Amino acid sequence: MERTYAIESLVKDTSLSPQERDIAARVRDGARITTDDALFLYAHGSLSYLGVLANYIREQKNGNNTYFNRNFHVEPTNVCVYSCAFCSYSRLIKQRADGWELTMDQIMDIIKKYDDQPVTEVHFTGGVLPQYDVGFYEELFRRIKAHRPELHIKALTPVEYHYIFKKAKLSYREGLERMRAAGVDSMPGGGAEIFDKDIRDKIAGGKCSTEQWLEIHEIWHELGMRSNATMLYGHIENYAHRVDHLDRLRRLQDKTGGFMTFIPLKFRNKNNQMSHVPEVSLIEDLRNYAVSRIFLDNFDHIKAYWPMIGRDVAQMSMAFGVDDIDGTIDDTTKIYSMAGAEEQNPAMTTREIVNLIRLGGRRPIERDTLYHVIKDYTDEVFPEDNQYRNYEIKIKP
Ligand code: V47
Ligand code: SF4
Repeated sequence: MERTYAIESLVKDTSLSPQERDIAARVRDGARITTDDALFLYAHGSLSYLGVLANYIREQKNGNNTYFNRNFHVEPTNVCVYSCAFCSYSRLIKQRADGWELTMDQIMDIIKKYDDQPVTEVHFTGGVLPQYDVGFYEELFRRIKAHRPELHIKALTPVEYHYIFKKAKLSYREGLERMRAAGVDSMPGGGAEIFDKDIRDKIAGGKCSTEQWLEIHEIWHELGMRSNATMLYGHIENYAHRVDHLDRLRRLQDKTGGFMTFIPLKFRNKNNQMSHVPEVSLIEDLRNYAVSRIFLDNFDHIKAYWPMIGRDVAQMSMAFGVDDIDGTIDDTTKIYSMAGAEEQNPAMTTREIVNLIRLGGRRPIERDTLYHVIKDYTDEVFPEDNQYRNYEIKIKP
């Protein structure tokens, strides 16, 4: 059945401004909005107006599906040579004794803990330290692939790659080729923070620059590989900085097509040098998802990273452009819980994540990292489901 969309009424609504009606018409027609439009949306778009536009695009691109995967995180260390002001997690080299630094065998023990579980991805996050160099990572990734060849390795950001390749006197291309040969399957979206130089220098000075972050992704894409992109928002940046960030991503995506998903990361203010900066509201989170969805017309997916914003907000975000809520993340990830994230020990069972999506009125689809469908859980019945409550949402096809 042909669906009718609320967007039609926005296009005709004379109580809206001409610019609002014009943007709605362009979104309906699948046309691109400009950076000025995005700035206008951030500054003036009401939550309900943005929601209609973002949801329209979401459903055009991904129907009623919301994707998740079964993954786990490994954090080799929380010690870091850098000291980003927003980071609640890293211990400076000076305070090394307070942190952890896993050996290769300890990392392999974590990998082996998941041997009998149906996870499809391991995601590496964490600090940057000299002993984790090119040789270390090459051997580690080779050992993981020898142990479990089908496990997708999503590993290291341009922050680590820039640091280790420079030390090894390798060009980005040489280094990335070696990482690909060792078993890295995709690159996560971290380290992007905010691309504007002044803001980046203030909150993440010293680590790879915006140009280096973009170049490393560009080369990775040229090697035929895929990656994600993030934006850390809600700190000292303004809307123009966010639009600049999104614009640079959209331009690179026009060139390479290598990004899979965009992940807005809300700044959390606990236990870091920026604790005096208040966090933005839930409304602002939802508006930000929506504007990102509307502006990034060449990104297939927008992800809400639920450990950071909590399960309820992740569920709501599915009405504001989000079609992916990351994974079950069965682990002891500390980076976010230390920053004041909603989830202290983020892990959801498959049943929990499926029900979260289903009660949000969407189709829960398990995917692999590259968005191949593994299983549609829409009609799955879990024997452990609460027998006293029987809320059922009729999922649209
Ligand atoms: O780059 C650190 C962020 C990022 C804080 O690609 C913080 O699928 C908010 O990129 N408040 C790393 N954010 C994590 C990351 C990621 C996460 C999930 C999925 C994927 C993916 C990528 O975490 C860092 C930084 O922007 N971060 N501290 C904080 N206080
Ligand atoms: Fe280190 Fe990353 Fe934290 Fe910056 S955000 S201090 S690079 S762990």
